[in-house]
Amino acid sequence: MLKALIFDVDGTLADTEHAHLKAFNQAFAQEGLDWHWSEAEYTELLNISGGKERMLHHWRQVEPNMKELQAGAMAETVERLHLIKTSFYEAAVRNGEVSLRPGVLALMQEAREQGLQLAIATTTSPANIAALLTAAIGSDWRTHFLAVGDASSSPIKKPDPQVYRQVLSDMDLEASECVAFEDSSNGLRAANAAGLKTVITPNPFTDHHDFRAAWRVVPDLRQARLIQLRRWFDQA
Ligand code: XBP
Ligand code: MG
Repeated sequence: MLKALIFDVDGTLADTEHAHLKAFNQAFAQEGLDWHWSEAEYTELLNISGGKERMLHHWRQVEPNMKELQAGAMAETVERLHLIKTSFYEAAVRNGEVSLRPGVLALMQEAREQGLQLAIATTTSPANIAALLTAAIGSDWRTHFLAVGDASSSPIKKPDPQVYRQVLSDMDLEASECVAFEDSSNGLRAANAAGLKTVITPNPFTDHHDFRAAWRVVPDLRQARLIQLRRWFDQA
């Protein structure tokens, strides 16, 4: 029986990546770095899950001779940049620059009305989730979700299944009782590795990814209403 829906955040609940990209570039400029990521470059960099990991990867690419001894200093700088980036991102969300994708709220509402549980499984930072869902749902957003897995609770990022396993264990549910919603190949790999059926809603940053291992691929969640999910679930 279908008991819970587990949602990725970035790219799935909302097209957040333009706002993330802008926030990264604002942080680089504020710190006097000459880094500036274009949309094409960022699309490529999204293969690395997690903002800190993404910056570290970029740094190693532009300065391949960086000595291991400097690793501690690099991590500190990345930590600082990420705090600045997160506050720019939060401000953008508060300014209304990001809204939920079509069908997201309707699916969540009908799932709750019909007694299903909701959960979040993301690599993003807790502050980003709170900003987005406070704006979209309200200050009581956390009460809508039985479990929330994020960068703080599950530090090993997708495609590792850690965050999905954590959320399943927090809900005390089996993967076979849930459906995951993702937008990227790293997310799909993570959800699949946790044994979940995964519905993919691609977006402009991920529509070139390989989604052949998905349970279903739909343009957006208006094509994955609960009645449809239950039908697919019963066919599986
Ligand atoms: C989303 C990400 C995140 C955001 C930035 O991946 O990779 O890193 O781009 O958020 P997914 P942070 O949707 O698969 O979880 O800077 O807080 O990491
Ligand atoms: Mg995503």
